[in-house]
This record gives sequence, structure tokens and C-alpha cells, in this order.
Amino acid sequence: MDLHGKKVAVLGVGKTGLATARFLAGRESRIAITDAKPGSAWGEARTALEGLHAEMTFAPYGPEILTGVDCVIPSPGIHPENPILIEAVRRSIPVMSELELASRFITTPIVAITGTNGKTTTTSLIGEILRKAGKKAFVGGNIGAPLIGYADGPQEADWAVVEVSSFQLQWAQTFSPRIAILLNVTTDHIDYHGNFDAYREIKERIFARQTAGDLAILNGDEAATALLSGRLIPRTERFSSSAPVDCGMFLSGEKLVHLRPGGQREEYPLGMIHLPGRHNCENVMAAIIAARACGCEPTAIIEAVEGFRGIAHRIEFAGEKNGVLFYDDSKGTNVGAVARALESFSRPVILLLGGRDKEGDFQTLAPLIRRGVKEMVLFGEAREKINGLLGGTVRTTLTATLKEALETAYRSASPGDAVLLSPGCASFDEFQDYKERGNRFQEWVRQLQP
Ligand code: UMA
Repeated sequence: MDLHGKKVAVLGVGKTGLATARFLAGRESRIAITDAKPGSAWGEARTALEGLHAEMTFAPYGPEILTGVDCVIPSPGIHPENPILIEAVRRSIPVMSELELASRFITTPIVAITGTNGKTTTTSLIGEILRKAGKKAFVGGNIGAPLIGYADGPQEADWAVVEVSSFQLQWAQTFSPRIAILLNVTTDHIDYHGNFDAYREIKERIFARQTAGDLAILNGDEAATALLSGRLIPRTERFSSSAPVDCGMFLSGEKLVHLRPGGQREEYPLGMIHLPGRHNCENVMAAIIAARACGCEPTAIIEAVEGFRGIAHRIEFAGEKNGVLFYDDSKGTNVGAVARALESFSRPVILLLGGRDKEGDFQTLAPLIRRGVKEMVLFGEAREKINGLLGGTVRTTLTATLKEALETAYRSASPGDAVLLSPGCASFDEFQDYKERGNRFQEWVRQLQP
């Protein structure tokens, strides 16, 4: 793809937009950049892009930006029905995500990980294993560092391990990872993709351009997988925490068994995993299948898994007061994540649920709540809606803010209980993002009087 002299519209000046503009400047493209929020975003963008030798205009936010444009790169957070994108499609101007653009310039083989939940854990773990095995890894994508930044550099890694969101796959046409993982698909981002089937179809695009020499890793416990694997061109391996699989990895008592493509059998001790829950066992199995395909030896894998303690705001232990344990699962922004968190606890849970609704299917949580939740405290914008759907299940209190929810939970907790923030909602009604929500929660836990 020749970008020299081409006019490219970059939509959004967050992490993705800025990294994309830097990359395009290096290719001597003409850049028109815009953002829905001028003001502070503009100021920061100008500072960040200062010194780039490129023809760059800061354009008004609207379809006028498309005049004379050869290609549009929207930031992932931009809704597919944004008027600029609708108009670009109408005019047949190519629209591609930063992931798509980056992949066209990357020669390093890519391991791509998607799924509703577990992406960040699995991506980080694969990175750790590769490093333990003495291989150079770039770890990025939705997890933090945009892939386009890697495309812009010397590309010295043996593998690029990339967390991929449905937002990034939405505008990906030729993206073709050497190894692709689809961890699971449950309801999320319906506000963005319209309905569950559209969301799942977009997630499955991770495999669409793979060829026979590539590897697809699928969740053997999801019903849709059987249908999907029949349609795939790449070699497939599956993972399952409930039943043996013919090719791939499964949980068998206290062991993880890997039946490799040549018929070879390898075993790993379950005890090497220090992350809670069955879902994490699945994440580890997916990571091991990928790591073996990258040429990592089992000894390096075991060492890396044993040393891996998880990621921040993912069922993270946040402290103890008077025998009450607090857990921060602020990254649990959809109903599937809440279910996975609840499945990880055997002690009584006081669940803090709420924030900004993402059209989550909260009713599906009812059986798990009845089984392990002693009380719920609902907070934020979505509290009334969730109360309407789940209120009768267990004792429930409603509060306006997360801080009040935490204090309410602490007042009614007994020693031995777990207070779990697993909101099942976005954070934007009260916080900048899930990280700020989790950090504030942890800070407020520290401030609780014993
Ligand atoms: N903006 C517009 N118009 C819009 C929406 C946003 O102009 O309609 C502007 C905003 O004013 C802002 C900029 O776009 O200035 C932000 O763009 P963005 O929301 O796409 O965010 P980035 O900073 O580019 O971060 C993105 C991912 N964000 C989203 O997908 C929402 C980050 O994932 C990712 O780490 C980063 O690229 C690097 O790849 C975050 C995320 O929440 C963690 N991801 C979702 C998730 O995990 O569920 C998908």
C-alpha cells in the first residue's frame, strides 16, 4: 500500500489517532485529523504531533473532512454509524481500522487474541511465555500500545502479540494473523454493533483471512464453535475446561492435557495456575496452545504460568478490613465478565453492580446470584434498570455512587465475606475509564475504618 502523497482522514485524537498520524507522517501522507471534542483534545494533539514533518490539517468534525480524501482511519471508539463513516462508505472511500493499516506494513508474524472476556490476561500471558522462552515479543493492540506504533518502528520482535477488539475488527479487511484466538463470545457492545449476531460475526472475522498454514484456536465449550470450525480454512485447535477434545487442550482432574496435531500428548499441572476461576484455566490453555505453536518449550511455559499473577482490575485483591475481603474487577464491564467473576468465588459475595449500561442481559446472572451472592448493591446510572431485572433475587440496596455502594456493602458485611466490584457496566457515568474506577475503589477500600 503506497501512502506517499495520499490524503488520509484520521478520526479521533486519542491513542490510536495520534499513533496513526505519526505513522502517516513517516510515509509522507497528507493528513486531515479531527475529533468530536475540540478544546483540550486538540491542544494535547497539537503538542503530541508537534515537530512532525507532514502536511497536516486539524479539520472540523463532519463529512466535509472527506473532500479529496483517499482513505479514512477511524479510532476504534467511533461508532460505525457515525455520519462521517456513513458518508465515506456512500462515496466508496476506503475505511480501515488502525489494526488493518498496521497489519499491511508488518512483516513480524502476529498472534491475535479476541473474545468478550479474558483477552488482556491471555495476551499478557502469551507475552510472558515468549519472553521466558527467550523470544522477543511486542505486546500491544487493545491492551494499550497501538499496533501502528510497532509498524512505525524497526519491527524487531519475533512475534507481535496483539489484543484485538471488535471495534478494531469492524473495519479490518485483510488482517490475517498467523495464530488467532477467539476466547469466548457473550453479550457486549450491543450499543455499538446493534445485536449479538452482528457482534459475534465481527469477532469471527479474526479468522476470515487466515490460510491453511495458520492456526485458529477456539473455545470447545461454546456451541457456536462447532459450526464455526466447519467453515474455517486454517488448522484448528480447541480448548475445553469441561470435556476432552480431539486436537487441543482440556482439563482432566488436576492436569491440563494437550493433544498436539501430530498426536503427541503433553501434560501440565493445574497447580501451576495462580489465577482464580475456571475461565482463567481456559485463558491459560489458549495461551499454551499459541505458545507451543510459536515454538516455546513446556519448561518455559510452566515457569511463565507459575510466575503470572494476573492483571490489574481483573478480580484483583484490593485489601482486607475486619476479615472482609475486597476485590476489584472494574475491568468486568459486561455481564459475561460478572458471571466469570462470580464463578471464581466459593465464599459469600456482596456484589457491587452498576455504572453506565451497555444493554447487558442482566437476567442471565440470576442463577449465579442466587447461588453465591448474599447481597447486591446497585449504583450509578444503571441501578434502576438492574434493580428492575434482578432486584428480587437477593437483598438489594440502591446507591447513587460507587463510593456509597462500597460503604453500604462494608456496613452489612461479616468477616469471611467478599465484597466484589464487578460492575457489568461501563464506567463513564462517574469515571474517565475502568482504570480510574478501579483505582478509586482501591483507594476507598484503604480509607475504610476498621
Ligand atoms: N472520538 C470522536 N468521535 C467519537 C468517539 C470518540 O472523535 O464518536 C474521539 C474522542 O473525543 C477521543 C478519541 O476519539 O479524543 C478517543 O478514541 P478511542 O475512544 O477510539 O480511544 P483510543 O485512545 O484511541 O483507545 C483505543 C481503544 N479504545 C476503545 O476502543 C474505546 C483502547 O481500548 C485501546 O487500548 C487503544 O485504542 C490502543 O489500541 C480501551 C477499550 O476500552 C481499553 N477498549 C474496548 C474494550 O476493551 O472493551 C474495546
